[in-house]
Amino acid sequence: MGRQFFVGGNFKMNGTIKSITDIVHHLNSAPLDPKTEVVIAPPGLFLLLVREHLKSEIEVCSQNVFDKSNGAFTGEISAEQLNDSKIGWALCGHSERRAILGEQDEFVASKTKAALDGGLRVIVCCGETLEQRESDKTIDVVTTQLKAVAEKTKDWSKIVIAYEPVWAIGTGKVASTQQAQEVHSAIRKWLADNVSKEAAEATRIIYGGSVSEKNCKELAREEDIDGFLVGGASLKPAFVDIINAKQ
Ligand code: G2H
Repeated sequence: MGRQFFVGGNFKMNGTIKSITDIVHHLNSAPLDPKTEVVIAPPGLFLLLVREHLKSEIEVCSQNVFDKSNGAFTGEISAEQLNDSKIGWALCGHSERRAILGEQDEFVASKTKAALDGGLRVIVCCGETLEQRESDKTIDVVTTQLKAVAEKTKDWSKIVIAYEPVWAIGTGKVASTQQAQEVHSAIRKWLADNVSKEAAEATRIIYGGSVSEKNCKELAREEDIDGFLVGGASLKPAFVDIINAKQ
């Protein structure tokens, strides 16, 4: 069976009650490809608001999760709390958290495991910087990031991998379809060699980094690109065109 196309919207630290409610209403009434799985990640403050008003076919995702289930961890949210609030997904390892908040591979992997153990599904992000790409380290960097996760969890059935080259994030510089396909195919091979053939066949590998309504159709035609993680464009009405990229 083919992999279901997956589109995530990562709002990052953007939006107000009004603007996010408008996006929710737009998504509720827009014609969305029923074959695409759609998940949106508003800022933590708005998770419950979004879950309350968004139609049930669309899942809600936390932009972060902690690696403990409860306790004295000021400012953090656990997988159990998210699950209890009907928030079914968490993002782990986004490059902004790696770069700005210093999250290391080991911590990302630990959060991923905690999220899975707490009943969530996880979008695990990986990707190289421009310097790493230029020194030919892309595949090494990405597989090292994923290896940390593989060391903590054998079950990849609730994981979606987002390949997001750091140099393409929010810059308007999208990776070429060939650059993206090349890395996606290398990730799939890595899964086959290091996790299992089944995981390689079934795991969605989505692309993120300046995806727009203009470039999504071409990217979506590539064999190993199973969808997108969309930042800036997920705040705009054109997000619907990206959800419908396969049509
Ligand atoms: C990459 C992406 C969403 P943008 O971070 O995760 O953001 O589409 O704005 O480059």
